[in-house]
Amino acid sequence: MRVDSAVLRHIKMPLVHFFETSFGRTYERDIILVEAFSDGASGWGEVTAGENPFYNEEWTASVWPLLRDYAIPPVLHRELGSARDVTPLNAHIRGHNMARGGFEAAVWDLEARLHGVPLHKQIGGGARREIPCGVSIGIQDSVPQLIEKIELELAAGYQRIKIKIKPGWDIDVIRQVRERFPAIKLMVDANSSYTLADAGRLKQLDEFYLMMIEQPLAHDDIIDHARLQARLQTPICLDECIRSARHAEQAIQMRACGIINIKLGRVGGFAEALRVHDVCQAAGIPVWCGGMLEAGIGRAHNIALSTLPNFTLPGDVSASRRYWKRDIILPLVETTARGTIAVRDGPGFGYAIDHDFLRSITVREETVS
Ligand code: OSB
Ligand code: MG
Repeated sequence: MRVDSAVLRHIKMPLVHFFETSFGRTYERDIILVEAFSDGASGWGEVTAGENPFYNEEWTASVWPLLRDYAIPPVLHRELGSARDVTPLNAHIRGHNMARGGFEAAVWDLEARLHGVPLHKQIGGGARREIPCGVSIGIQDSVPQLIEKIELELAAGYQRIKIKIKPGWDIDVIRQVRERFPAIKLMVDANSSYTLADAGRLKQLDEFYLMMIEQPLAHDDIIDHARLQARLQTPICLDECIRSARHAEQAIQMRACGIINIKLGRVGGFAEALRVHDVCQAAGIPVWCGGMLEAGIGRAHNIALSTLPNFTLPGDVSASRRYWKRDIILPLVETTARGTIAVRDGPGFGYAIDHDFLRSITVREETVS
């Protein structure tokens, strides 16, 4: 397979509701899409970088020059044995995993389409026909508002609830949620808003039998997480600080976590996500698929990833309508009453692009050839 060219698109999509994490509120997404071409066929990727460099170092504006000037050119017009060959051609670039991963995912989708097979099959997945779904609920203005949101998501069938926490929106909030919902699968995500000095406070969360506490400490730390984990009963789940299979291996060896959240973009694409998956599986560490408020293409890629065997816990991949009035794919991603998403078997990521809508929300487009 040869990639002849790629098209970058910048789209703007307002969220149905703002989403608040410990690092800020998002009202509208600015997303970069990558379409990779070979012999008239094309595959799609979605870059999961946010609008600001707050989750990691990347943001919408950093992605464009990185892809155009660095990540795509070394791959064009070369004979590739498979999409697995993309990552090594870009290994000299430091960081920018999300930009690289968006392009890499497009080449996997392209390869699947050239073979006429579903993307989940191309990556070696397909272990399950439905993926278990949870939701991530952002920081709210009040606890009653949060409780109302949880009620709605449970009524829709979602299997577990994740609540964003930060200092000042933590113990008291979780206590009230637990009192109201004593039996649900519940977890929290701090997005790096605590330090080891808060270990006593985080220890108080043990009382609420949470499934896990996601990324309580620094975005680039593994060592302090190991120190904290030794003091907590609740398993730590690492998100931000696992950017490669090597990080996963080291974190597991140090007992810094009991669970890992895999995000396709954060680790630089499918090839590395597969390696993280395999490292965790061999060590008996369960994984689940994280989300970055993706539009339909990224969402569909997450569904394919979630069909790998060690994705045994409900992920943050949920229905399109929780984010968008209209999505860029058809049909929309929907959940069953059991809180699952049925895996589709069309070629590639399995959904059609809504080209009319996509055109209407595209603010910039450039071909790299
Ligand atoms: O830490 O998982 C996170 C959204 C933006 C940045 C980071 C995170 C999140 C989410 C939302 O939790 C998951 C989703 O619903 O897509
Ligand atoms: Mg997280």
